Amino acid sequence: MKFSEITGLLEKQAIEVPSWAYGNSGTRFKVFGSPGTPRSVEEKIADAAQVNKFTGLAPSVALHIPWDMVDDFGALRRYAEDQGVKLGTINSNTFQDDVYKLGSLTHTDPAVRRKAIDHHFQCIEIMNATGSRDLKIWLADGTNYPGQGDIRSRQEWLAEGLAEIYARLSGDQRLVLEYKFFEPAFYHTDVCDWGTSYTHCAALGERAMVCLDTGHHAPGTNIEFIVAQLLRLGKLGSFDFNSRFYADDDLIVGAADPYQLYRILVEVVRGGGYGNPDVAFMLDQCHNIEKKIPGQIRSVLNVQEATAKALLLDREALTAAQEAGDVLGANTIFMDAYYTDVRADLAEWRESRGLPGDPMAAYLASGYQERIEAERVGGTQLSWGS
Ligand code: PSV
Ligand code: MN
Repeated sequence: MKFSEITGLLEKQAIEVPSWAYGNSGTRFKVFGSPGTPRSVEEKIADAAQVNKFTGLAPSVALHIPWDMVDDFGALRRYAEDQGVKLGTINSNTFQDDVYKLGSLTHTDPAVRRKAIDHHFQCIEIMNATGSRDLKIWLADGTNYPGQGDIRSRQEWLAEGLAEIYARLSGDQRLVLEYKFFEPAFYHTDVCDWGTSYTHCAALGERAMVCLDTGHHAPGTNIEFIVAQLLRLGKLGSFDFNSRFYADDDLIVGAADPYQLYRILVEVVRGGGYGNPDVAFMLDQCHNIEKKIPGQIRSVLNVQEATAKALLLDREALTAAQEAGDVLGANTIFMDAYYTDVRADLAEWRESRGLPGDPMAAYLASGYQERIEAERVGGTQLSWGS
């Protein structure tokens, strides 16, 4: 494939950015403040809009409730649209109230389960106001010690709670269920893997889909295999892109292992998940030490580059080599696309669309960073969790 043959497909790329990427974040050791960090949801959205302005790749922003709680979501929606972006996925949060210490939808106490379900109802009301399609559920539920909880009952409670939440959706709204193999629980996690998420989504119905966070697997997991399988089953609803060296590091996507990102995107393209509105591309990242807007710009560009390489893969030649049993020939074709340097072609193509060829340089030269650092004085900087 030549680059000129894939530009039509590249035009379709849209990557949702997370509101929490613009706030301060860190580890349990330290959350560093940084000049210019937003003090309000509006300032987060204004920053997110910069990413779209310079890359043309990030037309929507995911919100996290209650971190991004406002009185008037209709007004927030209009504010976002004035900035040139839309409000996207609504992320629920049942992991920061004391009452959820031993679980939320899987808690033994029906009153706690009710509270967790009601929180999701509130999220759906917010979706009605923001025009969001997806409710993303990630549960911190799990146990730390064998015997601490009844794993089996917890699955039943989870299924019941999800069914109530699912029944509240209307129109084209969807429930996307994210899995994670550990943390904060260390012995067992109630939605620990794609199979568990898939099982619940399959029972719920066609508007329930799996969310694959690329940082939520054990080291060495073949994530692209999971992508292929979920696409085959019609249940890959969304990605939370980020990268990891050790745990749920939430680093810039493609930073730890750009080859893995390419392999994932090859399966996305192969399985019909690219340019397919059913498969949402999102980032789920935190920028603990780097500047946040440049961190997000780098991220969406990394996804774009890996996508271009995946689209360039000579699928016909690959299939022929596979069918001929040509092991190394097939691998060479696969690697050729990965090793293609697409940066100059992408820069030229961006310019042809009225975008800066080098979005990062254009952002750094725009003066926006200096302006927010000078102007955003006083107030309370927002952090992960607020
Ligand atoms: C959990 O680790 C997670 O990946 C979920 O997507 C949350 O919503 C997000 O991180 C919060 O940072
Ligand atoms: Mn995630």
